[in-house]
Amino acid sequence: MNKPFLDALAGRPTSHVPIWLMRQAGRYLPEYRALRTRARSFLEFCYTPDLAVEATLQPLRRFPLDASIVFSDILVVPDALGQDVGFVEGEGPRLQPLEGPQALAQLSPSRLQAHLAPVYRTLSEVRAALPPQAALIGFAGAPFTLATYMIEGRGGSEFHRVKRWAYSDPASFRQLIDLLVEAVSEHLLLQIAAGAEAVQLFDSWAGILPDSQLQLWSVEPLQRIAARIRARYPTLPVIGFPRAVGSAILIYGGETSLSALSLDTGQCIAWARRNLAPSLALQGNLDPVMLLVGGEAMRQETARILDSVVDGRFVFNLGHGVLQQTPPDHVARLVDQVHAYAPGNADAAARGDRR
Ligand code: 1CP
Repeated sequence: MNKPFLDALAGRPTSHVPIWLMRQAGRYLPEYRALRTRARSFLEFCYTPDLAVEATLQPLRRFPLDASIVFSDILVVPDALGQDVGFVEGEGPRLQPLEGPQALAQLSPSRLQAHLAPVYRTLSEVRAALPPQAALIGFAGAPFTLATYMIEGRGGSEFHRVKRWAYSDPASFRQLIDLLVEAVSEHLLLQIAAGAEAVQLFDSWAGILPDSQLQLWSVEPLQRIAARIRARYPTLPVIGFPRAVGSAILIYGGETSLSALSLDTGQCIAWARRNLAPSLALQGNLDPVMLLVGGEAMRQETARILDSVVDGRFVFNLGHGVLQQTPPDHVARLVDQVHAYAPGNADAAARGDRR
C-alpha cells in the first residue's frame, strides 16, 4: 500500500495532504498518562519496549495520522554515551553538565548500540503493528542541540556556557560535535535497520547561534549525517528541523543533503517554497497554541497554511511539539480538515468535508 507521507516527501502524487504532529504521543493523552505510571522514570519508560510501543501507537489508535514517530527522546544519546541524564517530573531533562574539554574523555561511543537496543526493538515492533497507510519515523537530536543539553545540563536557559565553549575553544567543541555526528549517524542507521522509513533530526536550539556559527555547528553536522545515511539508503527521507533560525533556513536548503525541512511557527511557508530548491520537501508549521485553542481560529489558520502550499512536496505538521494542555478532540478536527483539503476547494476543507 502507498504511504502518502513517503509519497509527498518524494514528490509523488498523493490522495490527500499527509499529516503527523511533533510530540503526537505524550501527556495531552489521558491513556499516555495512565501508561506512564507503569515505569518509575521517564528513561526506564523509553527503554521498556512494551511501554514505548504502546505509547507510539496510542495517537494512531485515535487519529488517522499518516506517520508515527517512535516514542523515545533525543537525550537517550547522551545517556548511551555515559553522561548522567535524568528527567524531573513537570520540569524536563537534567544532565550532569560537561565541565570542559577534559570531560570528553568520559564519553564512550562504543556502548551505544547495546545501550539503545530497546529503542531498536521498539521500532521493529511498531513497524509490524502499524496501520498500512502509516509510515514509521525514527529520530535523533542534532549534534548542536545535544551539545547544548550536555554542556548546559538543561534546556531553556541563557545558553552562555555552550556558546562560550564553542567560541573560545572551537577545536575541542569540534571534537564534541564530531563525536556526536558519529553517535547520531550510528543511532539513525540502527533505527533504519530496525524499520524506520524516514528520519528526523531535531535541531531545537539552532536558533541561538549567529549565522557564521550556524554553518559550522548546525548546517555542516546535519549535512554530514545526511550524507552518511544517503550512502547506505539513497532514497530514505532525511528531515531537518532547525528551529528558530529565521531566514538562515535557506542555508540548510542549499547545502545539506537533507530531503525535507520542517519549518517552525515563525517561518512563512510560501516564502520558503519560493526560495528553497523545488526538490526539497517542506513540513509544518501550525502554531501549537492554535491547536490548543482549536475552533474557528485553528480552522482558518490551517486553511491558510494549506492554501499557501503550491506543490505536492508538503507534509502538514506543527511548528513545534503538541502542548500538554491540548484537547485531543482538536487533533481529531485538525487531521480531518487536512485530509479533506483539495487545492482550490479551501471551503470544503475548512468544513472538514471528506472527499
Ligand atoms: O513523561 C513525560 O511525558 C515526559 C515528557 C517527554 C516526552 C513525552 C519528554 C521529556 N520527551 C518525550 C518524548 C519525545 N521527545 C518524543 C517522542 C514523542 C512524540 O514525538 O510523539 C520526541 C520526538 C522528543 C524529542 C525531544 N526531546 C526534543 C526535540 C523536539 C523539541 O521539542 O524541540 C527535545 C528538545 C527533547 C528534550 C526533552 N525531553 C523531554 C522534555 C520535556 C524535553 C524538552 C525540554 C526543554 O524544553 O528543554
